[in-house]
Amino acid sequence: MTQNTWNVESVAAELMACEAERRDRVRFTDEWPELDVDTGYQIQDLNLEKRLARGEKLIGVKLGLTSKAKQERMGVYAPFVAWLTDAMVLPLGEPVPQDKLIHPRIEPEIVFVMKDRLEGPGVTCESAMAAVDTVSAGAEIIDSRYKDFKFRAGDVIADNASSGAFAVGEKVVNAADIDVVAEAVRVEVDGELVHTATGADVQGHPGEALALAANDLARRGLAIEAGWIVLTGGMSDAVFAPAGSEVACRFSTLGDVVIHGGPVEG
Ligand code: 0L1
Ligand code: MG
Repeated sequence: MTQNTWNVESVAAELMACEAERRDRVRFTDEWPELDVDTGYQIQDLNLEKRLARGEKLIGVKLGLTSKAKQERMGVYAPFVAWLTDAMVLPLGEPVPQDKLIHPRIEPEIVFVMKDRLEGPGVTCESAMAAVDTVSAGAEIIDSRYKDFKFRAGDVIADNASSGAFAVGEKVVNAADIDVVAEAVRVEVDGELVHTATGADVQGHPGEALALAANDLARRGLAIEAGWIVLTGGMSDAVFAPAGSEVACRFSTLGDVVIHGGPVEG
C-alpha cells in the first residue's frame, strides 16, 4: 500500500495481520504523516474491539514511555496508554512465547491492581494511589510490529504500545504498605546486571503514571475499572529476550520475576 491509501481501518487490519503472521513492517507515518496521537488511539480502539470479538477479555491498561530511559531509547517523548487483554498474560514460569512474537524485549514494571474505579479528568497522583488495591512486580514482554522498534507516537499508539505479553510476580503487597517511589529493580541478563531503576524513574511516581492513564482515557470517555491491572510503564530500557536467554527483574521488596527465553531450536 502506498501514500494516501492508509486510513484507520486499513492500518488497524495491517497491524493485526502483522501480529498474526509475526511480520514486522516500516512505520506508517512515513507514508501517512496524518497518523497522529488521536488517530493512533482510534486504531488501537478498533483493534481492541476485534480482540474482544474473538473472545479476549479486557483486563486492564498499560502505560508506555513513562520513563526517561524508555523515551530516549525510542525517541518518542510523551507517554501513552494501551490495552491489556487476558491473552497477553504470561503465567510465571512459562517462557517467552517466541512462536507468537517477532522480536520480544523485556522490561521491568511496577504493577497495580485497582480497588476502585478511577475516572478522569482531574485525577492526581494522590487520588490515583487511593484507588489502588495492591502492588506487585512485573515484567512486560514488548513486541513491536515495526522494524527495529522504529516508530513515531501515532505508530506506536496504533500498535497498542508494542503489546506482547506480561508476567506479574507472586508477591502481592497492599498499596498502603509500600513506597513505590523507592522500590528498586535490577535487570540481569544471563546473570549479568544490565539496568537498574527505581519507581521514581516512572514519571517521578508510578501514581503519576496511573493518574495520566485515567486522565488520558477520560478524553475518550473511558475510565480505569475496579479490578483492572495497570502496568505503569517500563522503569528501565528493555532488553532482548531471545531463545536461550534468562532475564531476571529483581525488585528490592516485591521479589523477582524471572523470564526464560525458551529452548534454542535445532
Ligand atoms: O516499544 C516500546 O518501547 C513502546 C512501548 C513502551 C512500553 C513501556 O514504556 O512500558
Ligand atoms: Mg511496558
